[in-house]
Amino acid sequence: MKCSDPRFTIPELSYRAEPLKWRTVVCVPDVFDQAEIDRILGLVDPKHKQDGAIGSGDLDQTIRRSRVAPLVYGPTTEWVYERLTKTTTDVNGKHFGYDLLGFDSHLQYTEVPEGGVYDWHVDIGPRNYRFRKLSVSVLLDDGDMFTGGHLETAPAATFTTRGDRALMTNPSPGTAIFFPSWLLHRVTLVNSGLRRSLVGWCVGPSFS
Ligand SMILES: O=C(O)CCC(=O)C(=O)O
Repeated sequence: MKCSDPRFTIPELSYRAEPLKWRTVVCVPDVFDQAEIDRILGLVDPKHKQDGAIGSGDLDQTIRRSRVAPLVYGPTTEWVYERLTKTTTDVNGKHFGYDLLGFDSHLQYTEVPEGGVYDWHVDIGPRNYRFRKLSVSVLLDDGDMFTGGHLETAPAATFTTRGDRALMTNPSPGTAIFFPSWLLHRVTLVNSGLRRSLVGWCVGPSFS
């Protein structure tokens, strides 16, 4: 008996018009255009920038050397949330099928300077991190602006399509890269320049 047998359909998921095309990494180009990226960068409050902590809350610059700032939700940033929510809903419906409620906190602006890195980690963890299910990273800079600084996922990400793999390796600014929050990933050493991104985590009931 095939798994697509309707008797095995989970009612909550039955709204799907098509079966899930499950992927580990999904890349969506042009979620924001250059003018919108400039607007986003203008919304980041330099006073809110602080060193990025690792999961334990500690600052360990051998693992993570970056600066982060919340893109606080409000009237000026609402459009960024709406755009990303729309894209996330679409990607989740087609490729992940997670039960999601929304973003777990403010979206996070991240900058990794020359010599900066964010070593292998997962986004899901203890305490409130346990509700994270789907992570998204939007690159805000052109690849010409920095060298190194590649977002990489564990080699197990074999479900990535060839097109998605190319986009993840060499994303154009405004490309959103989605992956499950349990997937190991890292940002490799930035050899020169500054790499900026906008990161978000979608939460929902714990995996069961
Ligand atoms: O900046 C990125 O593209 C990803 C950052 C990251 O891995 C994280 O914040 O968990």
